[in-house]
Amino acid sequence: MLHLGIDIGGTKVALGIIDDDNKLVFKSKLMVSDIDNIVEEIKVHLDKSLAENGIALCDVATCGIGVPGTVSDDGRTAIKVPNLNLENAAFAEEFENALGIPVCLVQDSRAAAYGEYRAGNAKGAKTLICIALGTGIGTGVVINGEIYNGALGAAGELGHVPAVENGRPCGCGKVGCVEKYAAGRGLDITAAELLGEGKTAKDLFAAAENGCDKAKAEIANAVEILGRTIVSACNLLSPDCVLFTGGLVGQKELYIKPIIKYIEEHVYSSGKMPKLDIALLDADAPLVGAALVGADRAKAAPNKRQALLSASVMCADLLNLGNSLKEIEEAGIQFIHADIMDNHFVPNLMLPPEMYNKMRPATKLPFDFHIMAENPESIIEKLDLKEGDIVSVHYESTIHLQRAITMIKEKGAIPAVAINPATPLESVSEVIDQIGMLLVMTVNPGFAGQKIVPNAFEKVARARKMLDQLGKKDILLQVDGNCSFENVPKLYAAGADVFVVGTSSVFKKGLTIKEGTDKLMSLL
Ligand code: S6P
Ligand code: MG
Repeated sequence: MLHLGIDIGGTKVALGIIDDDNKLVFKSKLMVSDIDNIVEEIKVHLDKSLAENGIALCDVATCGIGVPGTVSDDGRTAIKVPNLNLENAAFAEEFENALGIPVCLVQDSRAAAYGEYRAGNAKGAKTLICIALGTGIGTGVVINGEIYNGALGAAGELGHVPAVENGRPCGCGKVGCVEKYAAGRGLDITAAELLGEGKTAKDLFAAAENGCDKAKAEIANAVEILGRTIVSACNLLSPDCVLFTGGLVGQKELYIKPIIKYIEEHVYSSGKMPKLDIALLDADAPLVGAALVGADRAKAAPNKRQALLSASVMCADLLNLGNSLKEIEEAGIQFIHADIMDNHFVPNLMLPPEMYNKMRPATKLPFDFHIMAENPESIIEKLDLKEGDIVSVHYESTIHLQRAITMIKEKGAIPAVAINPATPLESVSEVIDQIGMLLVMTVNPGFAGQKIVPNAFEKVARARKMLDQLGKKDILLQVDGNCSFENVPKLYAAGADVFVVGTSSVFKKGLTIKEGTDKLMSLL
């Protein structure tokens, strides 16, 4: 399974894909030309990059986005991101609509910390403080595997600790903040004051290297300001790892090493010292961390939907059907999927109602009928239905869909509507209040053993969104066709609940029904 990470800077965006070993499969960068069109521009760039790297979007299960600003705890809302003109924006949802996969937002410095914690230089640590020294100071804290946001959401704002009374004005509205002295922009100001207009932090370090005592003293002052702040954070949290990342890490001898020395000399010690070092993932940390946050969030999503399986009888061993039905039940599968084809609506002929009626005594499981036939009403009449059964009628198969739904209800079963890959989701809108399941076909109906259609994942995501927006969380969302070990987790992530399992998984050659079922469920 692959996971997308996006790191949004001002106008620069880095994106990358990580695999199950948290390794970057590829990364790429883009410059955003119109910030108000950022979602679309990222989508276009992503499609291009995926194609260049031979990856299909449907192979990417989740997305995490690092943003330079405040994000709600649930990762859905960009509360305040000045660079992107965002205030209380449902930014995760915008991306979900564009990408068709679950998206989670995370503040970029917290994403970087999480990247280092899981896949970088803090692997194995319990508590990490990761300090990004760039233009300003961004701090991410990870405690026992969880990013720490703080009850008010502003944990880690070390750059805005007051350092100098009546000092330099800061973008946060206060004066004398640490980052105005000890990060890139602050050191630029110091350089300009000391060495003349236009001079930058780089010149300040160069001057110190060339023996300028005043430059050395200014750097020592910045080291002390930052060192003192980090010692306070260490004394509060007692981390076992403190890492430095960001542009200033390049000044290892003149800046990072002295800061580390200051911390070692001043931190309260219980006998053990934290690991003090430079981050490993460097500029990739925010996007790796964001991808990991996206993946973890999707896994631990609250209200995790229960995945239900419906075993397709037409894929079972028809010469040994009684045993197969027993095995299906014993494997823990929830429904028997009963396909009915008429060789008119679909170019194939498959089991008649009477045969399914005769199978009923062989299993206690409810039947999930899938009628792929013209005049489905005449088939409904012939079905021996029980409470708990579901009957799907194709939207395309009858001009009297509502009548068919009523017939199913009157026979005590749950009515459902199936739609072909080319049929718009909106087709079901007039009957949505009357159905218990929506079946989105992920192949063109008629045959087992087909390949999933290209728009399947994105369409399922739209179907989930449509049902959620209508408040129809109780309507099951079924998918039928090529529900393989590879596709089911992605279809589940996109929002499907019920999976019709056939030759691609539970009836796969070489596996027993139980083995196929266990393998599938272990992937969800
Ligand atoms: C086919 C039918 C399906 C198949 C099922 C086969 O149109 O509606 O229910 O039985 O899709 O699964 P697989 O894994 O062979 O694609
Ligand atoms: Mg079917």
